[in-house]
Amino acid sequence: MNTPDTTPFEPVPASNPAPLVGIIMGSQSDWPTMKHGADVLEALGVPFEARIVSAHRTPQRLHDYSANARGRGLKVIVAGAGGAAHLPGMAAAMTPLPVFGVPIESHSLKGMDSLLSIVQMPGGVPVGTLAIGKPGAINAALLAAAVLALSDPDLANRLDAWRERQTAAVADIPAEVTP
Ligand code: RP5
Repeated sequence: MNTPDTTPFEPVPASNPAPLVGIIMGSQSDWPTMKHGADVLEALGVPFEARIVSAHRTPQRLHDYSANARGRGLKVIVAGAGGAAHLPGMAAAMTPLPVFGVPIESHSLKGMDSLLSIVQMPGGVPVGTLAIGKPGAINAALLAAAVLALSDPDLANRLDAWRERQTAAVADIPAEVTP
């Protein structure tokens, strides 16, 4: 069997500091989306971990992960799920940490099911809900970094530099495109 290059199990080398952001997702199939967020955290030098934690298939793992997240030193959770996407809300119910939810683009309903499942939390248990798919994963990671940057001036500088590079990369004039 070929080893997929999308495994979420080892993005943080053992020599890295303890993870501050926990990226969780309902399935291996979510990793190609969530990896975009992981890449942003890596670029910003934010230590993170990535785990598969399914609200439906591994409820005990979800409980253990969420209940222990703060005690393990995590500061923010980024949770991606698709379809009947209970993961972010259930995680938020069991941890006081900020939870950012990423609706995964589902096959049948293009992620509208994921979006509505994640965004419609009843008042009292917040999940910060991002856009469907890749932009949501990227922005969840940026928000997680922004939260951490409030108490980490070096990270705040790296985040500023990241945004400046993004601004500098936008051309004034559109390039010719071949139709
Ligand atoms: C959700 O079901 C996962 O978050 C995933 O987006 C979706 C489909 O999972 P797989 O059937 O691909 O494992 O729990």
